[in-house]
Amino acid sequence: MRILLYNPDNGVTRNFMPHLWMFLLKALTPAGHEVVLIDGNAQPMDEAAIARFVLHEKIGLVGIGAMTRMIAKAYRMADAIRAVGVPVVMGGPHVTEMADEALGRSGGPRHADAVALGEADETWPKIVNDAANNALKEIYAPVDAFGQEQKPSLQEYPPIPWDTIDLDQFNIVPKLATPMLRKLGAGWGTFRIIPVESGRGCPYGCEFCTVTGFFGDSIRFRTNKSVVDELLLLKARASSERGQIAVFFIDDNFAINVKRTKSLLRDIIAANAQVHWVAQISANLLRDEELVDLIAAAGGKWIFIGMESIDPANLKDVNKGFNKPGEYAAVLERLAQRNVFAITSFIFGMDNDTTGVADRTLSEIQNWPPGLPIFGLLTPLPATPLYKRLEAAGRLTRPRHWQEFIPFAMAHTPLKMTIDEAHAEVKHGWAKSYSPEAIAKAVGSVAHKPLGYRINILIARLCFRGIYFPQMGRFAWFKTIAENRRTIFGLIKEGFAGRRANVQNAQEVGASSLS
Ligand code: B12
Ligand code: SF4
Repeated sequence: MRILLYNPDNGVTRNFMPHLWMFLLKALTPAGHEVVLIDGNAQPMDEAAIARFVLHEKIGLVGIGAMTRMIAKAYRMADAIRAVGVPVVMGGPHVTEMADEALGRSGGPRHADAVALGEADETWPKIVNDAANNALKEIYAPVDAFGQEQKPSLQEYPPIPWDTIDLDQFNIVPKLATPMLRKLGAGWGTFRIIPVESGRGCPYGCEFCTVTGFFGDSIRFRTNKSVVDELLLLKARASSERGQIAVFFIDDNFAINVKRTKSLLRDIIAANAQVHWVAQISANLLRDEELVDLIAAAGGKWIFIGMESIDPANLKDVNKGFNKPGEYAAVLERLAQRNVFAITSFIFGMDNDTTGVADRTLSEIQNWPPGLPIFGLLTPLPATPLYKRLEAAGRLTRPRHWQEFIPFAMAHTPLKMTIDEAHAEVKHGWAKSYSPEAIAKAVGSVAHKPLGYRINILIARLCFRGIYFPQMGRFAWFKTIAENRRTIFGLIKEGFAGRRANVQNAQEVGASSLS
């Protein structure tokens, strides 16, 4: 049977990182079936196109995974596929919580023939076999012989064949520039960001987050060896195609067990498996100097920190009181000293937020080493404690907000400001942080750092800007580059001057050794 695994596009940003679930399920597919992957963020498709595709490619089963924000598109695509007679199974965090919605049991239309609840590592092979035998059930749940929920241990993690998988759709380098960039240094013919997980689960239970409910509070890890082998495979692929690979460790809290993280990082260093990587780590765990040393030595370049708010009352409200705003600056300084940057994520529209929250946050950020601030709105995702609290209080203004997804729009009224005011705060945060002046200032504030470090900041800022300000298409990019030309050309000029100086030095050294 030919199986298509499809991830719908989010309709807002071009997401350059593939979704891990597709590769994992492909690796877990029983022998004898062929799996095709399409990520809508890399290969946009509409309903007619996907229906044509499944018929033309003789697909016998389609698996669709989606976050809440993409679920409306996922349902539309599923409807089009089912209309041409191909069965659809859906999985992922949204349908796990809203299975009745996907199966048409809550009053709306049916979108899926079957739903995989929770982690599907063990149910996926059963789903494929049932589909091949025309015997799909409606619901697949990961349970043991006694009907108790059972989470995969991750100790037997399937090797993902990154060395042979077709990753063409995930190359960030434009095709035209590939031949030239392949020759640059160790090669830049391809640049891919690859998701890797080293463990699952988070016990912290922040009110707005689905992770503790979905993956559970029991944390499970892969073996160090299986993670190191995966990094070595990726590294080998990058060098064989004269390209670059960066890894996103998608664990929700990569250092949740500090002892184990340190041991993994030591093994990465010992095996010379370092690649540049990003990971998510909560601020409280970055107090440990030795951990930060190991992060830098093992290839860590960016750490995503869910700071959420600079107001301790807000943090307490959402059960994230373990974040201490008073130590944010020290944490970021500790990282910056080792040339590791931070992606600092903030949520506006919390219950203690009042107008001016963006400016108050920005004035704090100003005192920190430059990183990548991102701003979002408090969003009640289905089945989270936040959703339940707001629903019980009658505060949801769009209780089924995912059915008509609007980016950066609230679905409930905050207590101390209006919805429009919260939207304006987010807009102000992005506009102030990603204006050409702010980008120039961020790059200038690390003038004492090596050129590569500053180029890294510049490129990351230009890309992150696109999360809020649509930057899809050549014209939008051209405009962004034109607006930031001073900063861009300043760094290019410096790069050429440095190269000239190096050549001149080499000639002088050559001449003096001859004389
Ligand atoms: C990596 C990641 C991202 C990446 C993007 C995704 C990518 N390219 O990988 C980035 C950093 C960009 C991102 C951004 C956001 N993310 Co995010 N992200 C994650 C994260 C940390 C890991 C995802 C992952 O790969 N997990 C590991 C895999 C193995 O698990 P999985 O995807 O759930 O798949 C398993 C099962 O669900 C199931 N399954 C999944 N799909 C399918 C499909 C089929 C057919 C079947 C059978 C089974 C199946 O099988 C898999 C194996 O067991 C998760 C949290 C988490 N730990 O999952 C949040 C998470 C998915 N993100 C979340 C959110 C809210 C966001 C944002 C909206 C945040 C924001 N406010 O801006 C943005 C929006 C992104 C966008 N532009 O669309 C939520 C989604 C909750 C929800 N109900 O939708 C999560 C769960 C975290 C949370 N806080 O609750 N994210
Ligand atoms: S620490 Fe992060 S992953 Fe864990 S519950 Fe809080 S927001 Fe979710």
